[in-house]
Amino acid sequence: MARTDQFQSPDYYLLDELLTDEQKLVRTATRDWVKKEVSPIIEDYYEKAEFPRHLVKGLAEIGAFGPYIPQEYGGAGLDQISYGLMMQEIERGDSGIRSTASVQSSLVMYPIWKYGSEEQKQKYLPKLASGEYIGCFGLTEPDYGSNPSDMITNFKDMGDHYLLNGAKMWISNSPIADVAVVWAKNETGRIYGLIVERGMEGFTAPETHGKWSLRASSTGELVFDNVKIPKENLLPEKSGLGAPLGCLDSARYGICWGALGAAMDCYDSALRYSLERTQFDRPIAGFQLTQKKLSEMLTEITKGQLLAWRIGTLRNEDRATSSQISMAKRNNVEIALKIAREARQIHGGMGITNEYPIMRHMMNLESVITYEGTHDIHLLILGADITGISAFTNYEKKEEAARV
Ligand code: TGC
Ligand code: FAD
Repeated sequence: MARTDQFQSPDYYLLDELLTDEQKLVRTATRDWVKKEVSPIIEDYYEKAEFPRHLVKGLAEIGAFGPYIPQEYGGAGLDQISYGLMMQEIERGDSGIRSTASVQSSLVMYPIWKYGSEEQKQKYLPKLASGEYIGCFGLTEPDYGSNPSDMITNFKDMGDHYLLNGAKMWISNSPIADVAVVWAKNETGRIYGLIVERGMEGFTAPETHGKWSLRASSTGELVFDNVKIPKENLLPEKSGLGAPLGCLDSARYGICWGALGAAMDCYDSALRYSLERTQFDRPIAGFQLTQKKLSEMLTEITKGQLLAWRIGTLRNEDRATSSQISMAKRNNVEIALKIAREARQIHGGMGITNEYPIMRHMMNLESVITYEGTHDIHLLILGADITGISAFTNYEKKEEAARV
């Protein structure tokens, strides 16, 4: 059943005063688009476990594909806070739709823009910005998720082309993608990004079924069986694990805003419901325990907004560190999930139905807390930054390598 979207965003600390007119304009335009195009259809697509592909055109039109990519390559040329606000509004609609925008912008356009040749930028970026091409990003493998540095996908130099072998798993949009940015090792074990195009012989992208989370997003594998890759498809300007991790910084930053969108939607719905629903002759909003829940939700949203705004400001100045981004992604996804669970309680039995967005957000956030680095990996990234000691096993391997 199509739900009427009455969303009003909480702004308890008057943070709008920190935004420029352009940033507010971007947010309003994105919110209007989400209310008109996403909210009326999302529950149906979620139930069918289908990506609403017709939204791609609209996402491109509002500038959600490459918001911060320069206009000369088809991007919107916006600042980082505008990008964040866009992710917030889109995820307020649904995390899966935000995933499509994040992957296209930060995981496909970003590496081509930052690490690609001029020819690659001209060839791919405008088509990705306009939505003519859908992209995906292949880092995770069946046996290497949190630890991508041990990946086994590899390519060999065959003289006039490369030969790519291996498999990637859990890849957002892989079944519908025209291009994939794939991370693989060369003969010396150095990681490079390769642009793989749909239709290349030996390349398949089967869909993953049975997800109870991100159901309106298409997820799949990438399988490479002796795929011939033209040499001009290698991203020449950066190699090593730092290359894909640099893209993740951008996507993780977007998620710290996106998760806030989901949290705000749950809070907004819970507040409205608690004022309308009467038990024991009074609105349930009048009970102290409901007020505790709502007050704590708003407090966490406000703290999350401050984190997101500050990290956005630092990114605009090119001063944000990866660990600062980890803190914001980790915190904002965690609070969003907690808020979704509390909002579900406030809605009572109605909270489990698709008349309200709560369960959908809650199930989506179970993916968001795992992808782009799990909750615990971000904790350990922070731990390493604070102490100077990495808790990852790779640390011992590196120490040993340094001793040899
Ligand atoms: P480590 O030794 O720490 O680093 C290796 C090299 O990378 C550099 N580096 C970074 N560079 C840029 N940005 C970052 N965030 C960076 N973090 C590290 C580092 O300086 C080093 O460079 P160099 O030159 O010294 O070699 O590497 P490690 O192997 O110990 O692992 C570190 C760890 C565990 C933090 C990393 O592997 C990690 O983040 N793992 C999590 C994997 C992950 O996040 N996967 C995400 C897959 S994509 C996805 O989920 C998309 S979902 C999309 C959607 O639908 O929205
Ligand atoms: P594992 O790495 O096996 O982790 C399992 C558990 O062990 C976690 O709790 C983890 O925190 C814990 N753990 C692992 N190592 C440590 C450690 N050193 N210390 C303490 N605990 C540890 N990947 C892509 O490349 N591209 C995509 O587009 C993409 N989209 C995705 C979409 C969805 C819906 C999902 C669910 C995932 C997607 N991923 C994608 C993959 C995602 O990034 C991985 O799932 C994630 O990085 C975790 O890897 P894993 O699932 O293999 O878990």
